[in-house]
Amino acid sequence: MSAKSVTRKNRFLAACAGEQVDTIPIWLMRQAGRYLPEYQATRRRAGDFLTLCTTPELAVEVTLQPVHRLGVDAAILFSDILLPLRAMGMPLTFTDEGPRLTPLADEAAIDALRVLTPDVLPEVLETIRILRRELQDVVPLIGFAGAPFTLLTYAIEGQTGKSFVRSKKLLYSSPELAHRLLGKLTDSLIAHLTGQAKAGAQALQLFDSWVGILSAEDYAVFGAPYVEKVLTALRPLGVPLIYFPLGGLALLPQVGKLSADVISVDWRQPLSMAQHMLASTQGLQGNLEPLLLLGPLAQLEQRVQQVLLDAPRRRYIFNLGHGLTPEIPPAHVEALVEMVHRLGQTTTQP
Ligand code: 1CP
Repeated sequence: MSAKSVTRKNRFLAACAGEQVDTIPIWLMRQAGRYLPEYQATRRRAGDFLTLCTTPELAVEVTLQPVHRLGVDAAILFSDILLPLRAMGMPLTFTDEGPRLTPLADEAAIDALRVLTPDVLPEVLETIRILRRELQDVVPLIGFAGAPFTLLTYAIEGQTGKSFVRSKKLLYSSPELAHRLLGKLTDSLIAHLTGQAKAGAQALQLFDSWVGILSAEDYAVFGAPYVEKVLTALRPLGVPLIYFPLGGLALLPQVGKLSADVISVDWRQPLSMAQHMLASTQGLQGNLEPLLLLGPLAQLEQRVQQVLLDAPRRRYIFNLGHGLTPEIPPAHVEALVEMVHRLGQTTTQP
């Protein structure tokens, strides 16, 4: 494809495929969310967060809000990484302090978990089908799930982990049981992501938000093999696969051996350093420090320029090093998208 025929509609997928683009594509983790007043309004109408995720008309509405306001180059399905745990049989609520699940207490609780099939979470699949119709001539749609180890922490801690003592106790005192749980999570994620791609998701991202608590030695046992199993199973679907190992700087040499097409890098190290540790075939996504969006626009533009100059010239997608937070002014996010599209034109010239 020539760069000329690349437009907003296809520049994200062109970049994933390593094709030349007219400018750098951008989307933002948590681009739908509480920093947007229109999200707050839909969220109030939904009443609670789970209803918002599982009511297709509402989930479609909040997915589209940032696409229209910001002009980003991809939409990401509005859902949550914890929905599959709920479908596996773990009651889930969202409180002001974050998610709450009844933690898996013993072997019987792990054995009682249901392994998902691709047709589970029909509301999510319906959201994807509607979104594809709505987005046909606009931008591609990204589906997602949590990675197996990250879901293990929520299932074992019952909430966002703090010291992760319960999770690590499972790994070190009952490794066989930990592997049994990781196996069930992996099979369920493969089913859930296959369902998403078959319903129309055009790329899939795996969020490994808590993998940074693992040593490289433990990642080799409890992390990487399960991520690779998911990636290998999804490969025949023919969609680009993105992996985000948040806080995983020490793990990058192993991440470089995974079969993901694109690695999403957090804000901690320059992209060029990350690239050094990854495979030459892997594309990069990232990695602006999200809270720079709280500072002045002149500083933001300087830091965006720095990220772009440090980024690879092919197979690169601009994103944040982690998600947008509620304190960030929407006007600064709009300015960020404009900056990346303007400055990105020069860095894509051959
Ligand atoms: O009150 C609200 O309105 C809920 C805030 C919120 C939102 C907007 C939650 C609760 N989830 C989401 C949506 C969400 N979550 C998306 C939607 C698409 C988008 O990016 O626009 C995505 C991709 C996620 C993924 C997700 N959920 C992750 C992985 C990414 C990351 O941030 O590391 C994690 C860890 C969760 C769990 C979760 N969901 C919500 C909360 C408060 C939490 C806990 C976060 C934590 O443990 O730090």
